[in-house]
Amino acid sequence: MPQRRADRTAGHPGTRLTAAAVVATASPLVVALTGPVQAEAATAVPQVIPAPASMRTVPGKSFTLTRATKIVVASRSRDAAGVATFLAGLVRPSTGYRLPVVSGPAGSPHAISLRLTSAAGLGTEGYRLDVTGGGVQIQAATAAGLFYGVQTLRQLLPAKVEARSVRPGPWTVPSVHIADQPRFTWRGAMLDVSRHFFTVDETKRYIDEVSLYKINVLHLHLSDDQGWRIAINGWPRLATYGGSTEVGGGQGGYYTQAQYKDIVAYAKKHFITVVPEIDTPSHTNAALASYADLNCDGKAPPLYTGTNVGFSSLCVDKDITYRFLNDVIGELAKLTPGSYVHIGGDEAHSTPLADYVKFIDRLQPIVHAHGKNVIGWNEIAQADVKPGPATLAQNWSIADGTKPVSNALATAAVQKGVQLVLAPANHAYLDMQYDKDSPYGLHWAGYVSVQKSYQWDPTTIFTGVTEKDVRGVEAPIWSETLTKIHEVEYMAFPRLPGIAEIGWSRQQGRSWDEYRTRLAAQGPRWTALGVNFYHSPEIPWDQAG
Ligand code: NGO
Repeated sequence: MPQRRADRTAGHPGTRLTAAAVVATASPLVVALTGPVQAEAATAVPQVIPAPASMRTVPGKSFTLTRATKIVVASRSRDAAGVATFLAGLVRPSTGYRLPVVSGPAGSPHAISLRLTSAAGLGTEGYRLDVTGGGVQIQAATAAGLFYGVQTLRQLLPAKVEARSVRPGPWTVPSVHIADQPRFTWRGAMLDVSRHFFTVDETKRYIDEVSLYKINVLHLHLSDDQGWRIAINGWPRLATYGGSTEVGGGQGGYYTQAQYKDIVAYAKKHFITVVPEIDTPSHTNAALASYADLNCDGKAPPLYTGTNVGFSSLCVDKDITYRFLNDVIGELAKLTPGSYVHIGGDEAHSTPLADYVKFIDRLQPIVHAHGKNVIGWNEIAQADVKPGPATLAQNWSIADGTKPVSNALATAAVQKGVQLVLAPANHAYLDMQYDKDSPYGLHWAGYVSVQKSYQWDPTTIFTGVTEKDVRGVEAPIWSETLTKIHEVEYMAFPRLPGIAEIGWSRQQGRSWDEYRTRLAAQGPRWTALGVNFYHSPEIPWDQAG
């Protein structure tokens, strides 16, 4: 692994914070150490993804986690104790240590202390992480911030910490001072469980994997032409019949409401909000096949197991369409603590535009009546969406990562004050093949190499779109060609961490050459975790130490 200068203060090499900037953002502890740290010699910089906003290493110093280490939280701090218990569970299989979670003062010796404090000054998701010879301190204003601090600590520990069986130590963490907070509040991963169904355990596994990179939204694509994947009490055939197959004719499947709740709760433990999508008015063949009355001609089409898009449409002029949507969204809203429901809206090629606008006009208030905000694919910007940043348009257009291009749908959204979640297909779609030899995936948006997935900036891909118009980014995985979670992993890793970094870290000073070395260090972690990642030749895996 290449050696780097110890006084490099930022996660993005090339972004060297001045001493003044460090002082401006640092805690008293960090300020106190600024002088000596800068005077010290070279050391390897920890390889953290997403890159922290500010990180300084203290050469020659480290903390070693042992059987005697305690995890310390303030008394009566249930939120901090929850994250502490998560950390204890994380390190237990590989270290073999049962680290106790105890209450005590911050900075207790030989301890990892997790502290909730509004003094951290790093927003609702930021954290401060200080590792000295005497222990580890993580401070944040919220449990989410502590959780992200724990994810960073995890990446500072040796990769073998991820192993699920006992490994020999030592469990040494280099001494660092990190002050970190995200650039965007929406850092999403989307899983298409409709084209092929993924079980609760597979979906939980994906949650585990993406949470390592501080992803905070799991967008579940729950319905499409090929399958309806959530039980709706008022309309049982949606799941039992509409969910009975998938692309290629396999048996499909669906989540019961209890299983969906279980996924939502599991995600919440990882500080991930589930955003359920019911795709409308097109991508609805599974629903149309389940209930003949939903069709304009009253005739149910057969179930569909191919991969065409844009051929189905709900019947815009029938009242039953809106009773159906009201029931579905009502049940889903009750099961979903997050504030968004995704209404799809993409590729409505068989719904005339005037009907499409009429349809979105009637659907939107239904979502609002159930207490949720609307997110839809960027086509919804053609309709009269509610102006203002509570409404989100998810842009999936092909972008030119090297220069801003104009995009009518992005412009239409921004003019209404609607914020964008950016998922440009030729950069962020993880179902695109890496190259012509990829065993899975599509390539309608081109091949998406690891470099291409990393090299784009949400605020410079479209003209007229600035930082304030962007809620965040998302990495969708569509599953036309993906049947099992290990195939999903192959497409997500190593590309997903790059999208996560675009969502979390500042743009300034970002460099592919630096990033690819940092990414290589994740390889041994994935190996230890059993993640089936693609050993892309773009990444210098053999340099990972
Ligand atoms: C498109 C389409 C999906 C496909 C996907 C495949 C959107 C928003 N609609 O993205 O139905 O599955 O491409 O890459």
